Amino acid sequence: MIKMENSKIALPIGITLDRFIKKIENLHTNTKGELSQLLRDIALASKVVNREINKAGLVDILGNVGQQNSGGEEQQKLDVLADIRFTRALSKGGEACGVISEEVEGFVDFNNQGKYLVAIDPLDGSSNIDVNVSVGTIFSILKRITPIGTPLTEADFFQNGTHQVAAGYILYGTSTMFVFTTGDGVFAFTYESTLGEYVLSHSNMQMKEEGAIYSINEGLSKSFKDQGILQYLDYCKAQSYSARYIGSMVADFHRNLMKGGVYLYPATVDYPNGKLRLLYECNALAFIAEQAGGKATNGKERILEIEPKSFHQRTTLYIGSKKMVEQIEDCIK
Ligand code: P6P
Repeated sequence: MIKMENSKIALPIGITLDRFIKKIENLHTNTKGELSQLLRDIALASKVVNREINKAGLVDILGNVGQQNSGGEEQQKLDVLADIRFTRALSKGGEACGVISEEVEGFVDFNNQGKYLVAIDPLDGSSNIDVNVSVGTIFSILKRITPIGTPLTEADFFQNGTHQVAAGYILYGTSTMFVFTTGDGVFAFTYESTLGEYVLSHSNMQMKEEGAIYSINEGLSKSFKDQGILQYLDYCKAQSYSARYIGSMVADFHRNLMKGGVYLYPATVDYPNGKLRLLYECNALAFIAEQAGGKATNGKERILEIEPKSFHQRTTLYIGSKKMVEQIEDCIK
């Protein structure tokens, strides 16, 4: 039974992800279940990645493979494994016609009849793997704009974030959680390993308008290009806010979603346009933040309205509780 409470979905806590997806499918007219199946394919791949992360300490899949990804960052073995798992699941599932990934230079065209595109960071925060700190997968789903059956083009992927049909993340933490939105609110599912199922644990999640936690790498303060950020950090300290920075954005974002707070990655000398990737990190989390009543900006414009011009485009990012993000924008002005 689905009650539409102020245009949100109300389904019983404990319902499995599969049943939840099936139920919300009926909410959207003229869908033949392709998006539902795509979400299931992503969830299934995440269960395999979760298993590999959990045994990383036992099996020799730790440490770098000695290659670098598209951004010149050292690829950890689990990064590569996660990319293979998600890409294979998407290709076999048939609902996605193409994918871009942090681990791959360009886009992959599956040459099928699928109508959805996926932008994915298979394992964000992977530098934390060796020290047993939470890591995450981030995904964003778009509809292709060129005709089905023709070769994919860059234009299919270069749609701004307002065109996302769904977005989410998997947090491999003390528990593994699958959090996503299709535009009808934010829902979190906790993995119950004895069942091998994700079960609904948080429904219609809302981010506090104001929090008391700020997440930023203050060690980079001397290289921030915008002095307004230092002014905001002084404000946080004057308010005795808590500084929490995990080094895995998904984990910082999720805590801020649950408790209120803000995550900041400003422009620095090393990253003059910001470090985080627009297409497969920031757009997805910005969609979730806004669906939960929060805000996401690059300091001047809404993340979801930034026009993509390259697959691995970076952006500055201020995301979280609405009033906190607005205060940062005021400091930057
Ligand atoms: P820094 C991980 O590499 C990541 O993309 C985010 O998950 C994390 O918040 C940030 O970069 C950490 O970057 O420069 O503070 O080490």
